[in-house]
This record gives sequence, structure tokens and C-alpha cells, in this order.
Amino acid sequence: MLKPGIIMMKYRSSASNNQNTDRNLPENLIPVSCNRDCGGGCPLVAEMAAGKPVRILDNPLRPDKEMHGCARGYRALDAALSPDRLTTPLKRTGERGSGQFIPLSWDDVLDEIAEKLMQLKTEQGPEAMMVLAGSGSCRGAVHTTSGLTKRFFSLWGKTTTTRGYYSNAAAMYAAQSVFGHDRPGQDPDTLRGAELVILWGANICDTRFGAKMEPVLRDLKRSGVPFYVIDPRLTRTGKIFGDGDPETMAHEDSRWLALRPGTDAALMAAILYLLIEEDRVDRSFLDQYSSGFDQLESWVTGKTDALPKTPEWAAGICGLAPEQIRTLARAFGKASPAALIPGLSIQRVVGGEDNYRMAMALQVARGNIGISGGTSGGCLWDTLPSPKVGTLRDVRDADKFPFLTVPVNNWQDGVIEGTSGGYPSDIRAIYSVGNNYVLQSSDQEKTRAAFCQVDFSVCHDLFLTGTARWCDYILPATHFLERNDILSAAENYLYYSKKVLDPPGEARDDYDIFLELSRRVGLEERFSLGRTSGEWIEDCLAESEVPDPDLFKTVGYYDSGQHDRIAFSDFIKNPSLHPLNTPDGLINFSCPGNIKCGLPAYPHFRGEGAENTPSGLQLITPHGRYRTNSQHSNLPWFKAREYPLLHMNPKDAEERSIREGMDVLVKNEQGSVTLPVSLSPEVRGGTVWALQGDWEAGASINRLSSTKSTMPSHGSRTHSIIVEVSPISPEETASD
Ligand SMILES: Nc1nc2c(c(=O)[nH]1)N[C@H]1C(S)=C(S)[C@@H](COP(=O)(O)OP(=O)(O)OC[C@H]3O[C@@H](n4cnc5c(=O)[nH]c(N)nc54)[C@H](O)[C@@H]3O)O[C@H]1N2
Ligand SMILES: Nc1nc2c(c(=O)[nH]1)N[C@H]1C(S)=C(S)[C@@H](COP(=O)(O)OP(=O)(O)OC[C@H]3O[C@@H](n4cnc5c(=O)[nH]c(N)nc54)[C@H](O)[C@@H]3O)O[C@H]1N2
Ligand SMILES: [Mo]
Repeated sequence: MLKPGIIMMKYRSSASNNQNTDRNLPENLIPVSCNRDCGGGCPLVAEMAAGKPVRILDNPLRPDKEMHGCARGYRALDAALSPDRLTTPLKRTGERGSGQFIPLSWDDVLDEIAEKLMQLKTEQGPEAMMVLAGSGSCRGAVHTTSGLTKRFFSLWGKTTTTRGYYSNAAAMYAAQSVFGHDRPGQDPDTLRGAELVILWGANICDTRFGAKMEPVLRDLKRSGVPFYVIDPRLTRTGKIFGDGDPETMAHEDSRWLALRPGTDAALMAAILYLLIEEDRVDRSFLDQYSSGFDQLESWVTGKTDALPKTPEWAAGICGLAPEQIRTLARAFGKASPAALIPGLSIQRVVGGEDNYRMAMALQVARGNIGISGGTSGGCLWDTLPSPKVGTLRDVRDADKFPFLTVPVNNWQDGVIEGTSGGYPSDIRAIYSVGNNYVLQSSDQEKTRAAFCQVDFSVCHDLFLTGTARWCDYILPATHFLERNDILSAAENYLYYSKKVLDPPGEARDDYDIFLELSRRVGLEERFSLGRTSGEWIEDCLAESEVPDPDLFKTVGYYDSGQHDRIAFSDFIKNPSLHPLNTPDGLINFSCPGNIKCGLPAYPHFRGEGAENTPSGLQLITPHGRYRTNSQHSNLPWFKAREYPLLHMNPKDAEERSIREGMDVLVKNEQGSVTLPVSLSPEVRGGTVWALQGDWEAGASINRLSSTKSTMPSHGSRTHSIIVEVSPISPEETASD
């Protein structure tokens, strides 16, 4: 929860009634909203015919008509009605990974699992359980996979679980270090005053970062505000906002800068160098609001290491022309304010923490923090509070954290190495809910080994995923269209999502699965407090700020009325009255965590992972437009649009005698993947890319990633992978 005084509502809304009282939805439209970890969070409706949902659409009553859903939400029925849904509990009969299971009744499966839980607890202790609570459903007050899982296990015993996120570990670390706070966001409407926007590794046309971000940025673009897009690939965002074109990408005025992955901090350092040289640094802002900038400045100007971070220096590292860097730096130095919007990509690399700290440093150097039209340089996605609503949390004693933890990027190391590797426990079982970690965790071989090493494993999912196949018990869960819930959205709204479908076969809500399990292990009363999930929803609503719950359910949304919040604006207005939670209350550029890792305390460019070896290429693994992580890659409509491919620059292909459409072997010391190749100048030379989240056997890109983390945040680094790519010879085909 945010500390008071950190976020300030810049303008108070005059709206007193924030719900639509004068209209109702037509009878055939029922409010719903996806609760995936998807980048959005959208006000939708299901159109009903003969009691069945036939289409998902934008809610016509939605409070802000600029907000819209995307194909993933509009096609939610593809997933819910898929013939591949799990309809009965399964128990493994063949080898792990073989996909051989037999159906069991709910009573039998829950009895067996409960017995194994009891046995584990008495024989090895609760810490021998690794709880993997993913973000399969993550916006609901009640049906949130991690919330329910952690609630059950916080009651059951002190188990081991993950800490931090694959998404944003380094970004959160950086924000905490620089601002003393890990939520440096702002409402999209507050970007409207920007004189320049830099989408820095932020592919907002695909990954969205909220239902409102793209429309606001499109407005700015239409009104003539210049945009830069910094991305090794030419994405839709690069085309629409950066006017990117491979023909002109090397021109000094190209607004798509196809830098070498992992070199963002070098480019930022050169921009800072030019700001200093051309006297564009806002010195009075720096003096009033920050400390530790002098060390960064000494490094940038070369006082520290006799290496000034000139555009020529950065150009060699980033693979850009010095003039391109000068043009960008001058545009940035003149714009007041400028909105630098980083994607999470630039922190999923080695040195991701410093990429983010450097982005923050640029915004501080220009005084762009805490004001409309500027940004903090930190992550804008999902980093503001949503309206008050009750939740079904894990159950903690006031001063005791009920879990032992391992950084998420190392959870398999925790299982495989246990206490002998310095991890907190020796793991004998895995309980995995709402994730597809065999595909999504780094180092697939290690993930599988972890699943193979334990005595038993359980998962809840909707499909027989790449992860479910490696588990011993699979419990079929419901889709969000099959249950009621209250959903929080990034833009300060709550949405009501109503059940519009019955679950297939015997699939059950995760809540009911845990309720049944808690009954068998003597925790029913504490888990449920005597409530059904429906009663919890009413309870959460009663605890919420929603003034009229019936109206909320009818129109499908509650509008907080405040959409102009900007992180740190109160600090900027009055730093002594609203100091930051840093040692001296100021924006802080010295990071003790870096020193502990043997790194300079100031933000800097590290280099490691950013260089391709003589025969190697840098692989990046971005998020798909139509998927949410691995979700949808098994469904026909989505599969037809995003399928396993390695994207490569024609020049790199020619050097390797690779032709369009050929199968290639992508390999490194972690493993190998076989993929058909697609050649295009829309990816810079030296870089190849393949989407994360493929289900196809042999194509999962995390066969090539490692659990080596970026430090000090222990973040994942799936955008700094070095690979070799070669035409396939039959004996080399990677298989599952
Ligand atoms: N190479 C590479 N790997 C990456 C990334 C990358 O960029 N590159 N990105 C990383 C990031 S940022 C993330 S967040 C992770 C995400 O990794 P995961 O957390 O594994 O995310 P998903 O693939 O969405 O898997 C969610 C699973 O939950 C299931 N599910 C959906 N709803 C429910 C429900 O209500 N109940 C239950 N029980 N199950 C449900 C879905 O069917 C799906 O199998 O992946 C990471 N992995
Ligand atoms: N449609 C869709 N939306 C999503 C998701 C999804 O799976 N699908 N996932 C959601 C989740 S869980 C998360 S965490 C976020 C992820 O959000 P991000 O991490 O920002 O998304 P990515 O697609 O990994 O990367 C964004 C862009 O950065 C580029 N890029 C990669 N490496 C570098 C680099 O080193 N430097 C620079 N400058 N650019 C680089 C990529 O080519 C890509 O176009 O998105 C969320 N939104
Ligand atoms: Mo994520």
C-alpha cells in the first residue's frame, strides 16, 4: 500500500457521483472484465443470446470512451469454450512430462493430496513445500490465484515460496533505491502536457500498460508532439509513434533508434553527457531535490575513469550513429517537460537496475519529475493504488511473515540445491497455481529437473499446460467468465465481472478447491471464515469505497473520479513537508546494494550480456500482442497470428547461409530450440527475437535462458541471451 504523502492528487475531481446512474446496460449485455496479468484491465461486457455469451465487447457505459479492450479480452470465449479445457481432476500414471494421466473424482484426488500434505508436514516440515503462486488470474478481489494460494498456505504452515516478480524485480528495486518507494507511476491523462515522449523499450501498442495509455499517446502524437521509440525491433509502436522505417533507420533524425539490447544505460549516459556539456541540466532542481548526482556526473564526464561518456563512446556500444544520439539528446534537452516512458524490457537484462536508475537520473536532471507531462523515469504500469476494495489476503500474524522465500528467478535453484546451496529449506513438494512455469521460468531444463526431483506436485489450471504435464495431480480450474468477481484496474476504476458461463465438466473455482482441501486438513473455518466465495465478494464490496454496490454490479464499473495522480508531486511541491522515504528524504543516486555486489554505487553501464560474441547473436524474447505470457498460444485463432518463429536480419542470415522459412537451430550453453526463421530488416543486425510463451514442443524460448539474475534485485534477464544460430541438420533437431 502507498505511504500517505508520496502520491498526490494534483487536481481533485469535482465529480461527486462517480457511477452512471442515468443509464442501464441493455438486458443482453452483462458486465465482465479479464483478470489476466495482461497489461490492461478493461471494462467489457458479454453479449448474451439464449442465455449464453456470444461475444465480448467494450462496455458501452464505460466511463471513459477512450478506453478499449483488445483481442485477448474480446476473444475470451475462445479460451473458456475451448475443447481442450480440463474437465476433471487428473493423476499422473506415466513418467513425469509424458502426459499420461487418469481421471480421479474430486473426493479421491483431494483426499490423496490432503494425505500427502499431512505426511509432508509431519515428516519434513511445512518448509519442504515450494508454493508457486502465479498470476494466472490477478486482478480479482477474491479469485486471484496468488492470493488464494498464499491464503491457504499461510494457514497451513511456514512453507517456502517465491519473492519478487519476473516482470519487474529490477524496476522495483531501482524505484525503491532512488525514490524510497517502489510505485513511481502516474495516471495516463497526466502525460498530456509532454513536449516530447520517449518510449524506451516500451511497446505500448502491444503490451498496453493499461487501457488508457495508447489513446492518450495517440492524442499527443496527433497534436504534433514528437516521439522517439528505442527498441532493437521495429514494432507497431515503432511504426505508429516513431515513424520507423528500416530504410532510414541510420539517419540522424530517425525517431526509431534500434539500439543493441542491454545497452540502454550507455545511451542514457551519453544523453546525460550532452545535457551536461550543453548546460541543459536543471542545477537548481538537482540541488533542491536530489543527492548523489555528483558521483554519477563524475563518471559520465570521465573524471572517475578518464572515459567521458560521449556520443562516440555510446555509439560504439549501442550500435547507433553519434549524430542520432546528439539529435535525441538535443530534443530531450529542449523539451520541458519530457515524458520518458521505460518498458519493463530494459530491466529484464543484466544491469536492469541501473538502466532504470539512469532513466530516473535523466528525468531528474531535467526536472521532469512529479509534474504533468513528465514522468519519474520509473515503471508507469500498475504502480498506482486502485480504489479501495476488500480482498481475500493471506493470513499473517502481525509481526511474522509466514513464508520462507527464494527470489522467483531462482526458485528452481532453491528446489534443486536446497539448504546445501544456501537456500532456506530442502524442498520435497511443489504446489503450483495459475502459472505455466515450465514454459515461463528461465532455464527450462532446470525447471523440469526441479519438478522431477520432488516427491509430489500439484497444479491448478484450465489446460494441460507444459507445466501441468510435469505435475502429479492436476486440478481443473474455472475461467473468469465462469465466476463473479470485483476487478481492480490500473486507471483507478473497479470493474464488476459477472459469471456468464457454467464451468465445463467438473472444473471448480480455485477458492472452492482450497476450501475443500482446507476442510480435509482442519483449516476450513480459518480459510473461509464461514463464507462462500460469493459471500466474500459481498464482504469485499462492503469494505470498498463503492457507494452503491447494486449500481456497480449493474453498470459494471466504479470510477474513483481521480485520474490525475502523479507520483512524487507533493514532494516536488514541498520537499520538507513531504520528504521521500530515502536516507536524506531526497531523490537518491547512491545505491548501497550495488556496493555489496561489487558495483559502483552510482547508476552506470555494466556491459555484461550486452555484447554479442563473434559467432553469437543477442536474443530477445518479448511479449506477444495476442498472448498474455503463455496464455492463448494453444488456441487456434491466436496460434494463427503468433506462432513459433525466429526473427532475424537478412544480413545475419546471409552470413550463416540461412534462407527465409528454413528451420534453424538456436543454441547456447543452456540448451537449444528449433524454429523456422523469418527474415526482416525490422530487427537490427546482431539481434534475433522470438516471442516468449510458445507451447510448441521444442520451441519454448526458455530452453535458452538461465537463472543467473541481474543483481542486486535478483531480477530475470530474459532480454540478454547470447545464442548461436545455424541452419538445421536433421540430427540436431531440438525435441522435447
Ligand atoms: N523468455 C521469457 N520468459 C518470460 C518473460 C519474458 O519476457 N521472456 N516474461 C516473464 C514475465 S514478465 C512473467 S509475468 C512470467 C509469467 O509467467 P506465468 O505466471 O507462468 O504466466 P502465464 O503464462 O500467463 O501462465 C498463467 C497460467 O495460469 C492459468 N490460469 C489462468 N486463469 C487461471 C485461474 O483462474 N486459475 C488457475 N488455477 N489458473 C489460471 C493459465 O491457463 C496459465 O497456464 O513469464 C516470465 N517469463
Ligand atoms: N499483449 C500483451 N501485453 C502484456 C503482456 C503480454 O504477454 N501480452 N504481458 C504483461 C506483462 S506480465 C508484463 S511484465 C509486461 C512486459 O512489458 P515489457 O517488458 O516492456 O515487454 P517486452 O515485450 O518484453 O519488451 C518491450 C519492448 O522492448 C524491446 N526490447 C527488448 N530488449 C530491449 C533492450 O535491451 N532495450 C530496449 N530499448 N528495448 C528492448 C522489445 O523488442 C519489445 O518491443 O507486459 C504486460 N502486457
Ligand atoms: Mo510480467
